[in-house]
Amino acid sequence: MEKEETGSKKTVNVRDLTICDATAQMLEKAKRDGVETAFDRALSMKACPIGADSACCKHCAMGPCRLSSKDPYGKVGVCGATIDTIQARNFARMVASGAAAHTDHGMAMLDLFREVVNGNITDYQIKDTEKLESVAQSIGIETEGREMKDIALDLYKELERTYTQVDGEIPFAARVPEKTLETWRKAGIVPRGAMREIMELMHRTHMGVDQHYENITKQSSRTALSDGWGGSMVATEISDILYGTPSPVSVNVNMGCLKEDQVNIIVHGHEPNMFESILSSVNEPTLIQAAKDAGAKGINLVGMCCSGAEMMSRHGVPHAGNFMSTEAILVTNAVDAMCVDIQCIKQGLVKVADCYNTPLITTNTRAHIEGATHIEFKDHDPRACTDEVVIRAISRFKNRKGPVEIPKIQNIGIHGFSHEYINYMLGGSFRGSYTPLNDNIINGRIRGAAGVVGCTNPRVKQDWVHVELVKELIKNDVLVLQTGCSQVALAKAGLYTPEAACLAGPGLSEVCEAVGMPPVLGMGSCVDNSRILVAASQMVKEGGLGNSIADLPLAGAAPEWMSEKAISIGQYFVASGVYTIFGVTFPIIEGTKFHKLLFEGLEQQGFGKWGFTADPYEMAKLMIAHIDKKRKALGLDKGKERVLVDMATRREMSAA
Ligand code: NFS
Ligand code: SF4
Repeated sequence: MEKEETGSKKTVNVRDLTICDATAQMLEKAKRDGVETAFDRALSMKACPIGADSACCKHCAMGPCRLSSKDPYGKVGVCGATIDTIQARNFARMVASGAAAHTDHGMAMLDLFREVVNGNITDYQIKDTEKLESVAQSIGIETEGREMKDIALDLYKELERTYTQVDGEIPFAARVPEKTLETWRKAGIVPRGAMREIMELMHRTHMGVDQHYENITKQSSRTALSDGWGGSMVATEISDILYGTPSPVSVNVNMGCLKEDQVNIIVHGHEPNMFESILSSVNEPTLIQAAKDAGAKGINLVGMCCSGAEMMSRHGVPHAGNFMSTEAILVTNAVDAMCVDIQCIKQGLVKVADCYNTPLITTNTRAHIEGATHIEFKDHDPRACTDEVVIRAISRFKNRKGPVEIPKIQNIGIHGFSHEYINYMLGGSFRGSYTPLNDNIINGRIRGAAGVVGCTNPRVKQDWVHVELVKELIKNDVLVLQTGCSQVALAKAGLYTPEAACLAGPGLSEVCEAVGMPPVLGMGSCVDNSRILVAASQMVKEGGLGNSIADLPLAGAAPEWMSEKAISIGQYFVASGVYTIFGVTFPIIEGTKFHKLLFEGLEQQGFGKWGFTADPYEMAKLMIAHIDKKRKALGLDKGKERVLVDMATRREMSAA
């Protein structure tokens, strides 16, 4: 997206930067307080046009080499690398980094699980034994009449292969619909262990190794799949087993969750363990008493970004805002500690926190920040860290200086739709299944489904693209599944209430009213995009909507993406068969062979494909057109017959 140079900072209207009223209010205050945020820096830092097009390479010291976006085939790098090689390699490295982030997070969860099962960690237990059994069964582990511990040990051993296995398919490949898996096998991209795939991708993108953009992209797909069906899926499943599978819960979202008369602690990051432990710390009677002794009415714990999204889905912990609100919320002067772990933590937080005397506390051994306070979180003694965080927050509360200004905005909504719950909700506890969802898609009440996920980005008006896109989709009877910062954007816009069904088209609103659900279903954090993959597989297995994920009337979007993790997610959705559209910008030059491969070629090979537009209405149009194309291929374009389709007809339809 091109952003016009807006001239001097004084002329910028905060309303052009965000549609989030609370964030806007805080940006106004930041201006008055002389505090700088990423919104300011995005205006003064012009994005490098060559980098934006991914037309530069710095993979060796003969370069860096810069090719021209205007004449991409006019020049090659010093080594002779073409524009397609350079773009494919840069893209691959984004996939590798994003996949590494998710899989390392998943591996940390698995480490924790092993130690819990072996009895070496006692602060956490297996909370959801039903989920333990169902995950074990899904990958062929015998559960009948066996001890929980034995099942858990077997599950650990199996899932470890997701990372370490040098050869053969990862365990969750067993969950992939047969025809999708066949497409992967034919292309040679069924992932081995993630460590191997990421290592190979880094090797192949080294100077002078893989220099065919198609071959590089194959390994990008394989690596991304080792994230979606591997590391991310392990992160989700293990977190559910240890901390409980989400089911719908009413939650308050937005900065109004902060309480002027309480000790406010924000947790922002991605791994749930630290958040789980701080949740028990804030409920510790001695610490509550200490807060009261300091003059506070209590301790108020709120989440932000993805760990926040996970905790609101799982436990109904209030959520204060998404990625582009993390600096702004400190401007309230009401935050008594911000506690972070890994990923999406802006280094700029240090300076803002400093201005308001708020302790910014890093906790993870892999993520220190210069100028922040580090209190190491250890899984074997988690409370040592989280109790200390609470103590520091209480002391900051006692010494609060200057006025506090909390935007008085809260949006209540229903979150926590795991794929298990969707199953239960639509099918009822007695015949829990995806049949009703498939039936409603087949009879046309629901036109199709869309995953709208991902970040916010200061290069576009915060939340605006998410909100406009989702409104367009539901208006056209598309059921929207959400995760991460996008889910929070729509929650702030008030779409997470059953009443929001009135914004949906007639078919979708009828289903929502019958079931009592909102027209958008929030599934949790970014690693929980794996829940969307599982839901998609179940829809295929249910029958009537084709034989592979690529046959489903389904599309995806990350309208305001910014991170490399988003690219990995996009690539695993595309490789799984989903048309996936990104907004903001796309690191590619239109008209190159690599562009043609991502935006057309992959679909011809039986996968999904990439799309790009910064405009939410155009994005909705492209997604709906794709959904309609898939409906037509399934023979579902013949008007809205409101008959229940029986199994035989359904099989006939999918055979067509
Ligand atoms: Ni996802 Fe979460 Fe948010 Fe984007 Fe960052 S918090 S993992 S990457 S910005 S959705
Ligand atoms: Fe330039 Fe080739 Fe080196 Fe890249 S690998 S910096 S294109 S010489």
